[in-house]
Amino acid sequence: MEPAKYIEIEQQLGAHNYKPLDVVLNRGQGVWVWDVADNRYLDCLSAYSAVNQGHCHPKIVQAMIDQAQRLTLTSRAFRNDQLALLYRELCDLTRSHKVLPMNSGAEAVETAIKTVRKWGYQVKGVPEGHAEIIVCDGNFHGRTITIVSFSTDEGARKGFGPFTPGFKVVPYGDADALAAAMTPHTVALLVEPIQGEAGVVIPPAGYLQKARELCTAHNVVLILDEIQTGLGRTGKLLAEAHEGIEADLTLVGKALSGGLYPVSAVLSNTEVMSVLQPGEHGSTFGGNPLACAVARTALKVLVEEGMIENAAEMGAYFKQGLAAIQADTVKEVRGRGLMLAIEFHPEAGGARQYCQRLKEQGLLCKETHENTIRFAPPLIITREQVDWAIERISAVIGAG
Ligand code: IF1
Repeated sequence: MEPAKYIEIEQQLGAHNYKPLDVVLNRGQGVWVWDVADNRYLDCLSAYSAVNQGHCHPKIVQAMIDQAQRLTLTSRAFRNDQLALLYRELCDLTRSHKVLPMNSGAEAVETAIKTVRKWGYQVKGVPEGHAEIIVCDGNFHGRTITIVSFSTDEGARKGFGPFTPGFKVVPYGDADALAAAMTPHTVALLVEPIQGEAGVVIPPAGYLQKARELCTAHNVVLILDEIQTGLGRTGKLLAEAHEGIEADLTLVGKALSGGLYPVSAVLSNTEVMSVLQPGEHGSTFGGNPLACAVARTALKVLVEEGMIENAAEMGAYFKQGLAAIQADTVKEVRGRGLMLAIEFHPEAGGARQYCQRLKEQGLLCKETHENTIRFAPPLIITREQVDWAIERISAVIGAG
């Protein structure tokens, strides 16, 4: 079938909740993907950092096949022989005490919100119904009603009310504003170590440390959303390590499965998670053996194949290459590890035109908001592949 035909059918029969680039992919391997006309592209989005391990990693694929042939779903009404092993491996790797497995990132966020509210009432002594959670301006944590309730992006919220109460928004990166927002009813701070959707926004040095101190001082649970920043993306297993802090609850998803399957988890460092009792939370698919087997292998290859170190090294190299591009249209190059971005001046006419042209050059990336392009290739990218990418980016952006 012609590419245009797929697009036409999608337009006709699908909800229009996305505006994808017009490229119809049907195959992927490592950092590369191919379209239905067999054109090859370097993937610089990695499915929003879900395929950190590269497309169709052979060991993860094999683990999935093996498990799919044995047992896929038991529900949590019964136990399975993969869950305990995932728990142990995740806890060892992240030095966590407890795990609660879910599927999507948004579900992990919802799980954390329920957990800290209950903790607030039961342990902290907040009067029932009065728990407050502090979040940051420019946040992105998912798309459920509760999560968009505290979004500051009009497009994410408009038309979806009434909204869930109990959230207070503070400016991102402003420790004084955070301190001022805390009250005896504050149960948690929910924050991204680096804001992804906002355009790869890195908070001022020391901000997360200050946030950690404030949370400890006020008996507030620090929830770090590492769904995008986690699992090697920024050159460390978790982005919190750049600041030398530890969250009380850490949210992971996306690359937890290497992109084969939706798997997310809430990792707990404290007794917070102990407030959840049987029947109070769960999910049909959460913690299923197929998800666990895939996640176990996704974590294993991430570590064993040196992907985290490679992200640090290639990230620095890629960033250097981006920074060396001479173009009046570029306002800033920023990022950490392989979570990189170029922001253009508003007069440049928007970032999407460059994504279109890069696609024609064989490189896939995506704009975020009007003026920023994110570059986030799989963590297995080589020096030669970075050179290849920079050559094309330079040709397209330098020419603009
Ligand atoms: C889409 C962005 C990336 C996330 C953080 C939770 C979730 C996400 C920090 C929810 C999801 C997504 C979803 C994707 C676009 C994407 C995104 F541009 F919106 F910001 F990655 F950069 N916390 N991020 O980044 O996870 O429920 O989707 O599994 O199409 O909406 P989910």
